[in-house]
Amino acid sequence: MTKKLFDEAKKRIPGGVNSPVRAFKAVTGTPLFINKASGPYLYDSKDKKYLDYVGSWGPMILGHAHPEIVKAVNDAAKCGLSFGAPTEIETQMANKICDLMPSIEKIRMVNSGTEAAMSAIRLARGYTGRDIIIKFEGCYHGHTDSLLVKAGSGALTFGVPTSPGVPTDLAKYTVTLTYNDIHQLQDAFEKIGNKVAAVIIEPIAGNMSLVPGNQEFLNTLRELCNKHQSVLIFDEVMTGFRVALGGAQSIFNITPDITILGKIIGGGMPVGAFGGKENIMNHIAPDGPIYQAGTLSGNPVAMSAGLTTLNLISSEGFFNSLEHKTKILVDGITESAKKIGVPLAMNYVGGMFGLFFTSEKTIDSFEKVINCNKEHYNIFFHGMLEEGIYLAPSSYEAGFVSSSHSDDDIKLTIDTAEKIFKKIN
Ligand code: KE4
Repeated sequence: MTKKLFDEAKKRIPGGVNSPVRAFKAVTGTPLFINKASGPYLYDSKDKKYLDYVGSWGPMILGHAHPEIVKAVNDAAKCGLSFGAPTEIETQMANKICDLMPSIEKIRMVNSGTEAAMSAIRLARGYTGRDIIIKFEGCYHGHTDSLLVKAGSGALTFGVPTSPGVPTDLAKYTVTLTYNDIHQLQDAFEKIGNKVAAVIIEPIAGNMSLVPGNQEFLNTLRELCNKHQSVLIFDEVMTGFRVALGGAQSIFNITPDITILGKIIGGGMPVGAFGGKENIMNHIAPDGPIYQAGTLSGNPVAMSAGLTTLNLISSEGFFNSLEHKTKILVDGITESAKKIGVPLAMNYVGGMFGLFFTSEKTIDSFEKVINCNKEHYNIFFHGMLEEGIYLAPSSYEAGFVSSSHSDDDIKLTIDTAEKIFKKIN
């Protein structure tokens, strides 16, 4: 039945999906078609129940169909879906995010993380009058042209597009460096620092599965941006309100110039945002000359989902409880792998985790991630899926725990993992 649905979808939708990772290409097989979800559970087209650790790639930190979020959306929708005019809830949302992330003094809502990254890059280029952007291999910031670029032959040579359709003349303004490599970063700034408009980084990377930034590396990055007057952009689309209430920046105690957000701030609805220092944000139209706009930006229905989500996760002890749950899961799976003799390493921060089939003990670089055993991951993914546990259909994606995952759900996951590890060994 699922294959029939997928074949039908492929007739009108490229690859049968509206976002590539959903197609299961990395793990092979046919993707599930989901009919509904509640709490930590997904129900597919055959009404089979799955324990969900994808959580729509991060937004569902409170679990699916949270009654207060559904009510907020229903109540908002009854007043109209979109006006294309200012609404009070947009101000409430801006105030809430600025309160939770003090580095953000002003913020503009958009409709996706990609749009937030695209806008932040334009803002940094317009504000500095420079063109070069530095990014890091293994980080993903959405699909805007300037960021679909990998390192050229040498780290400081012109960037090379990672996708057809990205002009080589544009890619050359993007320099891609090695994540957590302090010396290469220092060398790059020594050579081109006065031409760098911005550096964009996931302070805790979630797109090479989970690889935390190194504190000294991030401190050095902040210092170099100060010295060369480059804009430091933290991509917290995934980590914002996921790893801690104040995001990764609160864990590292580093103040970026601009932060981009998404996922959780929409509570499952299409929302992104970019915000930061007032003296930079004031360059955005209509206050300033740097153009940025969006028909549905700050949509009141989406704001009602996002604001309700942020209010609920702001409750006392929410993140302590979430991280404790994640720790139990990670320690349990790690112990099971050790017991069965499967080489496995895991990272976790707050409500997100990474799973690596490798004998490496510390996973702190993109190189270590790409050298992991993908075949083992695929066996594990499909084995867990057959047992009703839904992990990310790619070894380069992180996993997400929600507050709705019960202790029994966590224990079931650990026990099932042990069963599946036996298939690998
Ligand atoms: P969106 O445009 O997909 O809302 O956000 C782009 C983005 C930006 N920055 C980070 C750190 C991100 O993780 C993302 C998107 N994350 C992927 C999963 N790794 C979304 C899943 C998908 O592409 O379908």
